[in-house]
Amino acid sequence: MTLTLHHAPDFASTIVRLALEELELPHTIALADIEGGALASPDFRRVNPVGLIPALETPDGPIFETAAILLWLTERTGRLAPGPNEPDRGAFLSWLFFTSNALHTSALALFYPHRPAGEANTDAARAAAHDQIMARLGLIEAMIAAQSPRWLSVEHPGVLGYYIGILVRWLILLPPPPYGIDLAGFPNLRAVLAAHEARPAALRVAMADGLGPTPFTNPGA
Ligand SMILES: N[C@@H](CCC(=O)N[C@@H](CS)C(=O)NCC(=O)O)C(=O)O
Repeated sequence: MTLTLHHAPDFASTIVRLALEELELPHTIALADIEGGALASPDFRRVNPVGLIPALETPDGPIFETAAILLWLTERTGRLAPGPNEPDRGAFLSWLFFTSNALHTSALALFYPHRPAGEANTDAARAAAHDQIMARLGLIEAMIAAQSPRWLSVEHPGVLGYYIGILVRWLILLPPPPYGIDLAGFPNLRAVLAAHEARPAALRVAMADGLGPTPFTNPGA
């Protein structure tokens, strides 16, 4: 299977890179020159008409949107998530879509509050996004504590651990005070992310992308 990931280090494409590495799927990295306008080029728009990374070129054609790519990879390999006929598939899908639609979206609103709210309203938009993120991380924490799902666990690597890990990394590193998050309030999630970042595959990507030794739980290290 020939796969090409359109990527820039420490962008959302790193989530897909982590999954590809964990799955040991051979792939080519096509570095996107974002500053140089590469995502607006007609060639790239044929891969992802939305003009964002990640995008993955596959033998079946290009795929975009982080969650769609992750789901396709888990289905093709039968790894890193419950399969279509397994009993915990529904719960996994629910939290994957929640991560994509709700957590990822509110993180982007925190980093770029002018996009949903306009330049005049960035303070209010940032505060609202932060409240949403805290509530949404709280739901994930409570779900792990109550259900101990194997698809977001210390024992088994999974695409959701890598997806949430990169979002948490950015939520610790990027927002201006007082809007950064502290994982101390989310101990079950912290343990899951610590297990994911310690995996050999994650360490390889951390090295390649310059993410440091503990990219999810202590990204500033
Ligand atoms: N919903 C999209 C979001 C992807 C996204 O926001 N990509 C950012 C990088 S983290 C991007 O391509 N930014 C480049 C730009 O805005 O020019 C997904 O999950 O794939």
